[in-house]
Amino acid sequence: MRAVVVECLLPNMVSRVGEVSMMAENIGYAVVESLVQRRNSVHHSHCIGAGKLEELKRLVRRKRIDLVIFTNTLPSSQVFKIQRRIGDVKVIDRNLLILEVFSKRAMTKEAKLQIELAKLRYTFSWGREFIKLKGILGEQVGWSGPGDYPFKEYEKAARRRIRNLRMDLQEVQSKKTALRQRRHELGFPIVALAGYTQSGKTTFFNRLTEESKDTGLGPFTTLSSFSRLVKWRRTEFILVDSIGFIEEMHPMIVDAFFVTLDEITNADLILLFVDVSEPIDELRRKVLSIESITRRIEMPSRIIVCANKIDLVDVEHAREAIEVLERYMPGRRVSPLSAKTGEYVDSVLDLAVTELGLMNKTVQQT
Ligand SMILES: Nc1nc2c(ncn2[C@@H]2O[C@H](COP(=O)(O)OP(=O)(O)OP(=O)(O)O)[C@@H](O)[C@H]2O)c(=O)[nH]1
Ligand SMILES: [Mg+2]
Repeated sequence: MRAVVVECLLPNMVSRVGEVSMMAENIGYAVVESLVQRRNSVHHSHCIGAGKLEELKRLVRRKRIDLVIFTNTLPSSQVFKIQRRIGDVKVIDRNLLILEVFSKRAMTKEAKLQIELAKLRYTFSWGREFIKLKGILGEQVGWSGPGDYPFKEYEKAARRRIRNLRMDLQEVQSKKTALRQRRHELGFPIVALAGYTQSGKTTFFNRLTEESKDTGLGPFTTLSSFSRLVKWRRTEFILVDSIGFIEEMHPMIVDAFFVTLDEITNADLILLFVDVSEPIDELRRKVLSIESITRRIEMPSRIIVCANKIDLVDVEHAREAIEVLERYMPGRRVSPLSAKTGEYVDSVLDLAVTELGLMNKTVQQT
């Protein structure tokens, strides 16, 4: 499948062309070109301006493109208007691409159900647009135009499917909750790994648990959470690896993964992974947006910031990165390490055990 990545780049907006292309390539699309238009605001009908849309149309023909991926979030009306203008080619946005990545990666029943639910909710309003457009165009024999009847049917079926999916999910999740409660009853504290996708969480998890879970397959390598008992010095705790964050994650996608993220909200301690080998500007931006995610999913207050991939940077870059982390995450312990080489992993674990010990004392006192 040949794809083109399109972006309407607004002032102060960070380009997502690189990230989106990488995600698309990772799931098997060949990104043959990208098209960026700088504008002060998105075009109300087709995101990019009319001239650029013509250019896209020619490009789609010339390069035999099968899929157009917008890095911007597209309302359903825009998707159909774009499609109408450029011809018979699939048009998706970054959110749907993320869901496609999820689909390709999902291994567990829970992840599969969550993704289907998110897709259905995300494209719910598209059904109405589709029927409206086809009605106006008069192409769809059998539909009675944009009238209410066909949409009601569609809506009923979609709602039913959403309800059933939610029920199936609840069943899977209640089993997980029971398991989690049991762990708590056994008295093991829970340490969860959190942070951006590809920051090194699973590499760290594998090192401590001697597992060989997938790493480094591109954004969202890990989708379902896994937990293992870890013993360090005289402390035993449950280590949980789960889904990573990405910048500007659509709330519906966050909601879909809320239960996976629940593993994080229920933890006693978070090891928050940050890839310090990234350029300082990018690091600063990511650290700032972690704050908003932290607020949304209510992370526990005990967090150790793990400045990972320290093996990739020189002393000067490491110093600058740690300074950024300390400045933008005030009051949190920042600990450098390399999950890959094992450097300073011991110090991170010692720090974690100390935090857990402090927590026990607080519990005993209250
Ligand atoms: N050089 C170096 N590479 C690392 C380090 N930690 C992880 N990596 C690499 O970074 C990539 C991503 O690592 P993962 O462990 O898959 O990251 P993750 O946070 O689990 O990613 P998701 O599952 O997508 O959320 C892999 O190619 C790892 O080999 C490190 O300390 N140093
Ligand atoms: Mg992972």
